[in-house]
Amino acid sequence: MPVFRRPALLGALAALLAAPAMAQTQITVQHALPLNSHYGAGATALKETLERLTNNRIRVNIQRNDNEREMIESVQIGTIDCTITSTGPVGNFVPAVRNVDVPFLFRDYAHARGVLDSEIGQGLLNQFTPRGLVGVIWMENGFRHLTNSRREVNAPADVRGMKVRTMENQVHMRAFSTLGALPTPMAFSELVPALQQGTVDGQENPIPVIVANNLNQVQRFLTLTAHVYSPAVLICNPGTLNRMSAADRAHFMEAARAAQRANRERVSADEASGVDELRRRGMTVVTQVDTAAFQAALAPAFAEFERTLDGALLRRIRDWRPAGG
Ligand code: EAX
Repeated sequence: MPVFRRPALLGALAALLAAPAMAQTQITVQHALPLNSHYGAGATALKETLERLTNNRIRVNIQRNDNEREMIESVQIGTIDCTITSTGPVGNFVPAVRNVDVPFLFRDYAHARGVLDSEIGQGLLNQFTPRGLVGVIWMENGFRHLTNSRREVNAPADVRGMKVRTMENQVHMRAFSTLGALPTPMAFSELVPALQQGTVDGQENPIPVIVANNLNQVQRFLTLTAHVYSPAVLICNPGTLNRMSAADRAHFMEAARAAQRANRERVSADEASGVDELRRRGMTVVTQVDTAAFQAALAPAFAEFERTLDGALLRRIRDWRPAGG
């Protein structure tokens, strides 16, 4: 009897043809910036790596949403799977994260990346879990600088009376009010209209964000204050990860590490070229900033942060040195 006429084999063949294609999962990752940005670079690396490692069993759908608080809420209730967001609004969901939003806390990128990749950073990621979120991995937004449409800012006194848009972040708002500015918190989605209408005079953001969003079109002056390092973080809904097999969760973590690498590489590249690009686009750039004067002017805020945040953690972060460093 020809092979294809054997009942057992025919039965197996029929079952195979009737079996559903390998179940495919799609996860949605939202972030606030154009695809051609440091967040887009991270999201793309996550997508490409995870789809490759799972042979497209898991597909990643990247979407833009420039309201970070809204995205975190959506991840918390499960209407989206993950977001790459700055820590701007995160402290409203995970209060411990406010500690890494303190101005002049991080010395430079190596310090920030080293701390966040250490047990200190992992300890903060663990604080997401009781809040119904998974802090997967630290990403990066960058050191924030001040822009405005009114005047060159060379010293803290130049900020006095300036309406400055801040993120919905109590630490940043306290810092700017201590400088005598008028902090105006709003989601990133509202920023450009507010600058165009003169609702606010200025804003502060890392070079990559200023470049990617052409903020030079609505801001004339840039001062390289580097007043605060802005971490970002990949946050996911617990169910999204729990539904994965252990093997796929391992693939997801490998993809998250690839996302972190691509994101940080793009920040470094944008930092290297972005200031000249913004000058080329017509911005007046103040590069010589009296950082000590800004730090002195913020002394009352620092004293408050020692009391209201985790003073011991802040000291651990300041004292952190690379192994053998
Ligand atoms: O995360 O809101 C902000 O200024 C953030 O830096 C921006 O959305 C990128």
